[in-house]
Amino acid sequence: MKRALITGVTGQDGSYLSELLLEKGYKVFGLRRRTSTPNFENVEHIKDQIEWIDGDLTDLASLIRAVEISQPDEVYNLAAQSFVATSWSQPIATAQITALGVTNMLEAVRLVKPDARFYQASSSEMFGKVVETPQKETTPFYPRSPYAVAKVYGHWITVNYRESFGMFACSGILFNHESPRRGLEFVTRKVTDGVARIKLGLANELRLGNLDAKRDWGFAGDYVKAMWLMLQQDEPDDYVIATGETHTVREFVEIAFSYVGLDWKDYVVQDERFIRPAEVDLLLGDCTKAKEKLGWKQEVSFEELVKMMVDADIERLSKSQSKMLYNVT
Ligand code: NAP
Ligand code: G4F
Repeated sequence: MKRALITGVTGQDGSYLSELLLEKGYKVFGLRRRTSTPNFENVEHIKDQIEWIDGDLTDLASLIRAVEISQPDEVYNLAAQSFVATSWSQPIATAQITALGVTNMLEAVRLVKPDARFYQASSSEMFGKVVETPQKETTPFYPRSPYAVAKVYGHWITVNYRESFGMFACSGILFNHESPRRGLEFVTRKVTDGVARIKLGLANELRLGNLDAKRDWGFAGDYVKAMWLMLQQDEPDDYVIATGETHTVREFVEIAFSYVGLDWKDYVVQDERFIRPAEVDLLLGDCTKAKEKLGWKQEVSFEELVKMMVDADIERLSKSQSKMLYNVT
């Protein structure tokens, strides 16, 4: 039985990756930071199958302990302060978790279990103000936020540990990937949650920022398969994972509203508060290398993704509405 240690296991990707590894027969260890109110929403259904270890990416001692306990064959470092907008209001915490946290995790592995295979969750945000389109593994980085700067550090320290210590360390440069488990502050989920609220009569407007930004959006469930594939290769390497299609935020909004028979123009209000100090205008990935070497391919299309997320939010909010009615009557 293979053993995997996952950081960020309560997040969107951590939950899908845990499911995948459990299906493959892995023993899954999840690093979880202490919170005053436990948040197992994404992993509630598999909570009892995961071995939980307390720890924090900013605390090296806790990571050493986690590697000692789990003795992993594979380590997936998914934990991060992952919301770009927050990285301007909390730049230092972002650097400590999203940048230095990677070195902490790499050091823990190097000291305790140096033969473990290591996956680092790098990001298309590193391409930022893009210098070529589409973006691939060789495209230079031009980060546009404290988050992206931190991810560039995390990327290069992973490459450096591979080259310095011969560790099997891979960096997955993943373009935006979404799902019904996406955090509510990210634009896709904010839109599908907003559409569901409006459709159910719980809200009458949706306030958004820049509708012109373009992203290469895929389904998170497809993307975690690529993470696993990277660690099954003969040699460690870095890979771009993307759909090769780009869409504006406006297109996402249009599809989500029209799917429930509404015209987005009647409800969407542009709000300066959601405009960023520096924007990433366009992301479009070229994942030829992943297709050829990993045999990875996307399964869920852009339209299917939007509809899946709208359906899930309508179902979730309808259930909580009927629960409230039940409690009142
Ligand atoms: P997410 O839903 O925001 O999950 C982040 C996870 O990190 C959560 O489990 C969170 O725990 C944990 N975490 C945060 N700070 C921590 C700390 N100090 N110590 C330990 N754990 C901590 O993110 P995601 O969308 O699943 O993304 C997973 C990774 O891929 C992240 O590194 C992200 O930056 C990167 N990435 C994501 C995308 C994307 O489109 N989703 C694209 C490229 C790269 P709590 O539950 O306690 O908050
Ligand atoms: O959904 P977003 O917040 O995601 P963003 O900034 O692209 O970052 C996500 O993807 C990265 C991969 O490229 C990850 F590394 C990162 O961790 C995260 O998962 O914003 C997408 C776009 C931006 O251009 C933003 O300005 O949507 C635009 N937008 C317009 N109105 C909005 C809003 N974004 C948010 N969050 N909220 C709005 O109201």
